[in-house]
Amino acid sequence: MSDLTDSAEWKALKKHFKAISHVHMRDLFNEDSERFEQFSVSLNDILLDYSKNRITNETVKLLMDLMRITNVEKHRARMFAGENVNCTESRPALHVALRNRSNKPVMVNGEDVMPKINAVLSKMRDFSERVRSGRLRGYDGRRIRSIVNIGIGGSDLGPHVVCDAMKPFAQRGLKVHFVSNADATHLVETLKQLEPETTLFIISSKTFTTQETLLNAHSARKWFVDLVGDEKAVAKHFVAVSTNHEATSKFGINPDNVFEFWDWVGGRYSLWSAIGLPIALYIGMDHFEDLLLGAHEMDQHFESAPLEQNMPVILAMLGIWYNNFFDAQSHAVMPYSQYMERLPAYLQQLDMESNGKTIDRQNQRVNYLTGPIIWGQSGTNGQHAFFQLLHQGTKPVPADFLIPALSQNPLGLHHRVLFSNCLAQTKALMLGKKYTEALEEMQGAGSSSEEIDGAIEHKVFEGNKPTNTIIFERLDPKTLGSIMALYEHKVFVQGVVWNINSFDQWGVEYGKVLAGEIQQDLAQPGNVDDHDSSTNGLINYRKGVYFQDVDRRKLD
Ligand code: G6Q
Repeated sequence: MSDLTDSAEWKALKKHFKAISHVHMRDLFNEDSERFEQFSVSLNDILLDYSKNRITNETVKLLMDLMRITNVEKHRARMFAGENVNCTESRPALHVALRNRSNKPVMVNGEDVMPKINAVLSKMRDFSERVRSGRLRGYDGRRIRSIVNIGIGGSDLGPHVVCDAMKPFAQRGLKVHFVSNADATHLVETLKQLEPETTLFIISSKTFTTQETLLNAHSARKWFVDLVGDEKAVAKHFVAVSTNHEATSKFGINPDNVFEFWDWVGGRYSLWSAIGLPIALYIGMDHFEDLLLGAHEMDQHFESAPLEQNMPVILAMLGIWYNNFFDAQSHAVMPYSQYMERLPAYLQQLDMESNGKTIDRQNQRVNYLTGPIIWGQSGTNGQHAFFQLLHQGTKPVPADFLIPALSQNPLGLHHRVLFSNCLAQTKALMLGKKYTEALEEMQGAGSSSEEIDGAIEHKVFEGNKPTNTIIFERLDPKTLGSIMALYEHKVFVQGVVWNINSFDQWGVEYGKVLAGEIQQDLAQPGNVDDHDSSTNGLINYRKGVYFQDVDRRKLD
């Protein structure tokens, strides 16, 4: 038994779970007309309604007791103070400093990092304004019309979700593209849409050693030089964002065109740093700073609101309730906003890379479930696909629904339809449909008794499926910043409770070295036999196809 599962607080929750597991939310709503007021909390225009959860006041109290014994408040203070919360890499995790709009000093190893952060923000402002106004042009004097971000993982997902979501704030005539996959198709299909003279490439890599990114960067550079015929033009069309200056200059990027950040910024927490350069270029630096402000306001709320009214803490606690007591394996995220379509992909990395861990901070194997599988899709599309399993499947899937009250594209009845679908789903998931209701419905529709006998059980919905609804006025940079920071802190709190390090990613690092050997094996004809038989078989299949004739080799 670990300290966590052995604690009186954990045992009390286990006992409480038994008592509550047969209670239906429908009854909880019937018994308490103020349930919504009681179980909702807001910050600025963001309202979190968590009343459709399988909780009572007692549940919340017991979960908060658990939070307290894991010293969430102390860990939170350590993170904000720049202490080495990333214990396996002995580093702080200071994404909160990147958006510290109060400018209060933040110390790392005795040095206030705010002047450095502000200097990079000024450089981003200067650069993005020059590009957007047309003062900074391509090598032949034409305006930059396309930005291509080449990066992967944390150097892609954050800026990508924000640029997609912030399309209404983009400058007309400026497009942004994201190339991440080692599959050349990603780069090739992107380049087909572009002219080198009007394209600016941002090579985004914290380490500047990531194979996929360097491969894409070199291929993009070759495409550019082949078309333009002048190596010197590269300086006007390639910039880098990295912590590794040696590697960026080796690649041939002028040091003036390198936007720096620091090793105390984790990849998946880096969109607030210079990794956000594509955002600043696309929507302008004022809007990028609004995004930072929104995140900062969520940071302040997280730092100061009492645990019971603290949005990230509440989301974290509910996640733990389902993950560890209902054994829910996954958590779904459904943005009812086309602009937020990529949010689930972004949250997959944030959550699963942070809390997909088995070893605790005392180097012991945990004996409880840690991070859930995150998945989801934008509404209403998901309704016509996988929602069936949410309604009538055998697996518990707690879910977050996100929706703006107003659309960026008011058109006829669209938003009203979207909005009612979102609420109809959370309502149905909570209420379900009783046997008597299904019967009444079938009788009303004139079904025969055979038809009723044959189908009625299938038309009953258990309900009692938990959801959170996050509603906000309109999707703008500030609100988006707050929502993204909300999830960052939720993940942090869960990591603290599970006693794991949410800021390392040894699985990712392992992946970075794994492919090297196989790549060597693929270079020469002739079968290999020094791997397991499955890997040998697959390598040899590819070799058989590839080395069959010269024409095929040209395809690589
Ligand atoms: C994020 C991870 C990982 C990382 C990528 C790209 O937290 O560390 O997703 O962002 O592997 O790394 P580079 O930015 O160093 O290329």
